[in-house]
Amino acid sequence: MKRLLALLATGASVVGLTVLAGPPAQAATGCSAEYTITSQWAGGFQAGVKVTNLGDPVSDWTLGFTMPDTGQKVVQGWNATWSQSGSAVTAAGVDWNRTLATGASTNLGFVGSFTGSNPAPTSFSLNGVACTGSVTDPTDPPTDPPATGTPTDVNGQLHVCGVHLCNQYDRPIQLRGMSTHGIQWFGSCYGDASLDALADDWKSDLLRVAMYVQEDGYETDPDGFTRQVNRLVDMAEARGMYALIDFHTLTPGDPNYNLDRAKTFFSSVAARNADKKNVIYEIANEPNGVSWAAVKNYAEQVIPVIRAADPDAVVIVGTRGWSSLGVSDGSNESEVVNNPVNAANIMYAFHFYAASHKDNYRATVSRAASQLPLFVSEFGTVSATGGGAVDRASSIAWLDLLDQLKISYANWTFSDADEGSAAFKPGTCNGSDFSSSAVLTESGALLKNRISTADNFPTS
Ligand code: IDC
Repeated sequence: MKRLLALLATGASVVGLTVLAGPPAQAATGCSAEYTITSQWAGGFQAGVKVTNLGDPVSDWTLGFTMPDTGQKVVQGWNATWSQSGSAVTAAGVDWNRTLATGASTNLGFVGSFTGSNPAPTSFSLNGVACTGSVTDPTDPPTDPPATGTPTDVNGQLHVCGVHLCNQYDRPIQLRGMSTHGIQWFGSCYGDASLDALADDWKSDLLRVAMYVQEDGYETDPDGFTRQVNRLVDMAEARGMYALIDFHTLTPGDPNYNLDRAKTFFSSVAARNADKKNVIYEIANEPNGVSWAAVKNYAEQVIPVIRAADPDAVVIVGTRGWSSLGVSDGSNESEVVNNPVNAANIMYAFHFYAASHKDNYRATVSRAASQLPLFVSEFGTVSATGGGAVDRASSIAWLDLLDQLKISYANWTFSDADEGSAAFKPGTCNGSDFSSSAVLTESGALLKNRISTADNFPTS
């Protein structure tokens, strides 16, 4: 229903039915293409194209279409390799969506510019065959009645089911939310007003609590930081959000350096929060300069400490190479697949920064997602420094991929740090306005837009 309204509101075109023709020996072909303008401004617009393969499976595809007005140009696209020659636009599949089974769809998008009018493109084709088919989307209208209540009300105690995160009805869900910045620096960003905005305006499912261990963090005042974390767990719980307790190791990169601290910290927070349903534990933010074997050893010592106090909570394990599943160290997910952590009800962390980590990282995630339970417990829309410009195309490609794979995520950061990854403009946390668009950065506006859409969590 929501999509139909969007179509009506934007005058999108859905193109009619194809008759499959041709000699019997040939592969059956056919497709539908659904074009939607998602926003438009003076001279520019953002559009999406949902392509559905109605023929035999394809292992490689190129979508073609025609821009009716000479001023219409694709400026920057995602989820495909885009090019334009005159009025002819082509979009070729990328690693993770190149294969399309019969009936399978993929969502592409682009930012465009125009000079005169901005009519919908025409003559959509897939691998040269006109897209004249139509499809009934089985999820539209949704088959589940819309859930009412907060994310924790609806989903209750979570657990890992196969490669997914499942709710109390044993159905896969995706949590979408935000990470704090270092709570030792940005405590003023986490009060009642900002967390109300996160829960009510952003409709966030999740607050990740980033408790640095070094850099003036936990090691300087274990009791004080433990109390701060518990306070944020309670504040998230009161607003119906999950709380991800992040033991934010970063430098040094070997989590074993903090093994004793981790045991002390997790035995305390796990005992204190054992009866809560909203807690997820992340035991090592970003192992780096260390082998997977060392990370696994750390995990197999810390997880039993958590389980002894809180047996049913989901635990997230960091991966090698700054939680890149090893990719940033020249490895890949196979080291984890071949040598998994010996524990149940766990997921593996994957982190990315959209301006630094692109197609080869996305290819890894799409491959690994069918073998390992993944949780994107931290990502940024900018470069891996946490600063620089928002890479819109890469960020949207990532978020679309995570939505498609139902991978949960937390964005770095829900803070007013003076860096591109922060959601709020500098100085915001000294004030009381966390809701107006005036306090949002480009990254904040993008994430609020994505996170605040309906979750449609399954309820049976
Ligand atoms: C960055 C912060 C920055 C801070 C720096 C060092 O954005 O203000 O000075 O840490 O503490 C990560 C880390 C995360 C980084 C972030 C951006 O988990 O702590 O935050 N990043 O560099 N991994 C990849 C990127």
